[in-house]
Amino acid sequence: MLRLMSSGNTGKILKMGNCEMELGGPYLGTLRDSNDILADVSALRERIDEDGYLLIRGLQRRENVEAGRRVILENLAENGQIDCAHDLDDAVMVEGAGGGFLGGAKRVTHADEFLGVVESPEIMGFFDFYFGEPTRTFDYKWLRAVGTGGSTGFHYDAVYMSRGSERLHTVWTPFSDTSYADGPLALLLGSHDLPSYEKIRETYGRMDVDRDNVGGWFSHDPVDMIDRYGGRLGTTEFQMGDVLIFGLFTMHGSIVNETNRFRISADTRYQPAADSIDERWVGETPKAHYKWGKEPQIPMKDARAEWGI
Ligand SMILES: O=C(O)CCC(=O)C(=O)O
Repeated sequence: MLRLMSSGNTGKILKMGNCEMELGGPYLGTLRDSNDILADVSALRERIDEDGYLLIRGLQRRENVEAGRRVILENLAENGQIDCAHDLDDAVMVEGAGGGFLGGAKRVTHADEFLGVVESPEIMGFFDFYFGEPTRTFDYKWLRAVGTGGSTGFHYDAVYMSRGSERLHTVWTPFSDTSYADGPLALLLGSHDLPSYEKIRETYGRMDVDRDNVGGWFSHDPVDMIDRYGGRLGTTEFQMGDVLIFGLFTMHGSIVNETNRFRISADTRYQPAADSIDERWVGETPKAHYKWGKEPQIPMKDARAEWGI
């Protein structure tokens, strides 16, 4: 069942891919937080089964996130990405800056300040409680500085990292206060459990980008997906300290960044330590995607035609 909260921003138009959607309209609503049930593990598990996500406000200590943010911004500045005419903390891009993906860039993603957030006692403790057993996180960390006009296409994380635990969870952690204009993450609610998504989960969702060499993003067109398969998008504005948690089969992408600042966020992974683990993402120097992206890929539209979805 889909649950969305109403919002004071109802009526605002947000862009995703080539689509424009009205917040509070038929395609897009806002996410609800689960802070009221944080101490109740059964309620948390029921909530994620039902909604496909947990939004927790202020789980991380804001000062820790700000310290991580500083390290990231300093790295972007050293690489000529930040417009020095502005305060570093404003994260204003130099014109034409690439920003992009800092995943695996160890100088940043293994800095104490960054790890102090994504491996903090708050997040590890949350998962120990939620799983009811000790937690392990991938050594590889995904970190993104998304520039003007940038956004992420819709995908299941399963296609990138499902060689280990089925209980793998993603945590999306903003390292910016992220307004709608900054391009926050958006979830396709219902994609984890609606029967109309079952064929997608069983075909695309069982794909492995390194084995199958297909492009990872299922769609840039959430309106088309919702028209065909149902569900509704949910997003929200974030403050540093908030986290958004979801599983391998919650389809997600992001709203377009319409500002001149970087939208900075990390997506990191957590699972029970006792479960098997996807070998690409662990160790001193994780192997990462060893094939995908290194040779021409099968276009998603061809793969979708083959799968009949
Ligand atoms: O932050 C983004 O734009 C994408 C993040 C993502 O794909 C993820 O959290 O798995």
